[in-house]
Amino acid sequence: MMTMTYKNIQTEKEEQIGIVRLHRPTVLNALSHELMEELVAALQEFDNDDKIRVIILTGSDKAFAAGADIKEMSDETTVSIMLKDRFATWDKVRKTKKPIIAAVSGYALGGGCELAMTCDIIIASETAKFGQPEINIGVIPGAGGTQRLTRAIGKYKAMEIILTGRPITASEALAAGLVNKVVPAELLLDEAKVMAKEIAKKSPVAVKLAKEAILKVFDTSISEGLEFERKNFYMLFSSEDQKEGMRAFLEKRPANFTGK
Ligand code: DAK
Repeated sequence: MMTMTYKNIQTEKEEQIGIVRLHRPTVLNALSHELMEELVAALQEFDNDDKIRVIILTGSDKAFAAGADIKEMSDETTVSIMLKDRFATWDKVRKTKKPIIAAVSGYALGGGCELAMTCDIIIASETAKFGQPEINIGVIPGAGGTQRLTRAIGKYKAMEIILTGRPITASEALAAGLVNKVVPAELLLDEAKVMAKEIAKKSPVAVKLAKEAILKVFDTSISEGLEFERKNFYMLFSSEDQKEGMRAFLEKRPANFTGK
């Protein structure tokens, strides 16, 4: 498979893990449109690579991402921003089928926080700062912040974070249920890889359908969601991985999942 080279991100593969690192160091990884297009291309490349089972998205020690690129946005008008429809690119991030673990160190602000929340699991370093400071520059979150943050941590905490613009620390984020775990900065990527390797051992078909069913929660009623989950559950009984997984359990041996 051809590996693309990018200007604003770096990618690498480690066994079954695809790693994307945001890399615009001079502007704290501000998410320009070009960066977002590259990110989407890299995610799609890993999504289409059968050898990759889990994706890790990370930044630098100082910043996961300090938001969308304010310089790029400052002169937009309602009409120009609507016609460019930049959200189409952002929407593609959430269409990624494989699980994405965000490994967040430093600033995850505005679009950076929204990007982390679009991922499926968030591991934070002790230095991470999550926030939606858009209110400080006269706007509101536009890439899902009002919806995802509220669903993740509830109305009252989301109101405080979005209306004051004050970022929260990693430990506050953990207590609020925004992140899965907090680890020392130097262990961040290793911890993300441990979690990724654990997921990579499972049946990729089951992982894919489980992710799909969990995400369904956000746009459906409980009864429709249960129906959706059930169909995915039924579907897994036509996979070789289901036969292998259950047989391996009964034979008291580790399962060898092939993704078929
Ligand atoms: N955009 C552009 N440049 C940024 C930036 C950003 N979001 N954040 C930082 N930088 C640049 C700074 O301008 C500075 O550049 P130079 O002056 O050196 O040229 C460099 O990065 C280093 O930043 P600082 O000097 O400010 O560093 P400090 O350590 O003093 O402060 C900080 C770090 C993170 C507290 C501060 O940089 C800061 O407050 N940054 C802005 C944070 C922010 O307001 N973020 C929310 C942005 S609004 C959309 C999708 C998404 C969104 C909107 C639309 N569509 C698809 C249409 C999302 C919107 C947002 O995220």
